[in-house]
Amino acid sequence: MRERFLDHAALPCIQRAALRRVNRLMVILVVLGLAGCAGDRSILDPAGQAARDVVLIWWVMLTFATVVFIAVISLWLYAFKRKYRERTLQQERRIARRWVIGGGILLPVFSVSALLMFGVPAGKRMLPLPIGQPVEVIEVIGHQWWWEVRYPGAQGGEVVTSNQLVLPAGEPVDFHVTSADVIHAFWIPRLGGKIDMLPGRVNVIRLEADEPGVYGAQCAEFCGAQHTHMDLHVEALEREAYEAWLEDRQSERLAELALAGDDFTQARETFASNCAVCHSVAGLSSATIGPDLSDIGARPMLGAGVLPMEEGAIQYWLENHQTLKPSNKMPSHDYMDTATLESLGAWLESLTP
Ligand code: HEC
Ligand SMILES: [Cu+2]
Repeated sequence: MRERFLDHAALPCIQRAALRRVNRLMVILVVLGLAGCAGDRSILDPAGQAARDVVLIWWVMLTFATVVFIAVISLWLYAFKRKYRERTLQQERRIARRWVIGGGILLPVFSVSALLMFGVPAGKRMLPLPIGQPVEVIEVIGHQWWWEVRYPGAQGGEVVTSNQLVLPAGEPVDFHVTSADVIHAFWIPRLGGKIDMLPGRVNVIRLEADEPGVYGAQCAEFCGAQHTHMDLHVEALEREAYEAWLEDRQSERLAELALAGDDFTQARETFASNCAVCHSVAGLSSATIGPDLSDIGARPMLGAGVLPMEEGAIQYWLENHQTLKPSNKMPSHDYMDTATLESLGAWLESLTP
């Protein structure tokens, strides 16, 4: 007779206390884990077909893995409990062969095939295959640490914005993603994905939002010091509202807006000599080292998520951006006086198409 390996009653007190601590830790981890199941970035709350497919695969895999886990643990416990039996070498070999063929070949072939049956159609849906209707194209370019978003197909000419992504709801959209510097990743968890943004290469992913609404997104590949502060505000609009949104951002309209108001003449000059090397504002400059600012006043946030947009927020950003988002790629402007920064902020906030 073999001795039993584990005997709870025989564990010294101190080990039982340690076990209790581990149990408590597990409960905390499970609660924390479940806290991630809701919210605007939860893959478990899909808002588009691609995301629903991914979640289905996830549930299938979790269920299957749980069954396998329970089966393996049960066999393991059974192996401890079972009485020792004498076997001939031949019998031993036969049993070993059964395990290799059943558990090592048949089971994996079955499970991988089952997974592929779910996985292949789901992956295919996210490919930019022809579907007999024109598909909206939106280009997204990752920068350290902000997002450039372009609409090359907009009627009346390309539209550019940053740190916000507006898409039409209820239709497929092809996202052409790339990077201007290091590797980033494009991921809107509730819509599906994700896909790498690689410098020198354009990757394409097709996603669809069922309903108009706001969806969270965040760079999903570590890209340097401020990776955590690289949020993307995603909003799906009805087709008509989407087209109106694009039309408001036609470059002539934006230029008109930027050049309006005599009060802002000084601010525009300051911008031209201090900021235009990096930023574009339609009608004034066309640099892409920093985010396009032509519609900045109408955007929901600043610094890719570090500040909500409200009155005075741009001045606050200009004064404090290196503390709010340390080592971001915009040089500090603390050599400029408060009045100048205030007028720059007021002018930029007036850029609301
Ligand atoms: C050397 C290039 C450079 C110069 C010069 C520069 N910026 Fe920036 N700016 C950037 C970069 C890069 C970012 C993005 C920082 C980030 O979020 O990581 C940025 C961000 C911003 C933002 C926030 C944009 C957003 O979408 O959240 C504003 C507003 C802004 N700059 C205004 C200005 C103004 C006004 C000036 C001139 C006084 C200026 N910048 C000068 C590079 C520059
Ligand atoms: Cu990143």
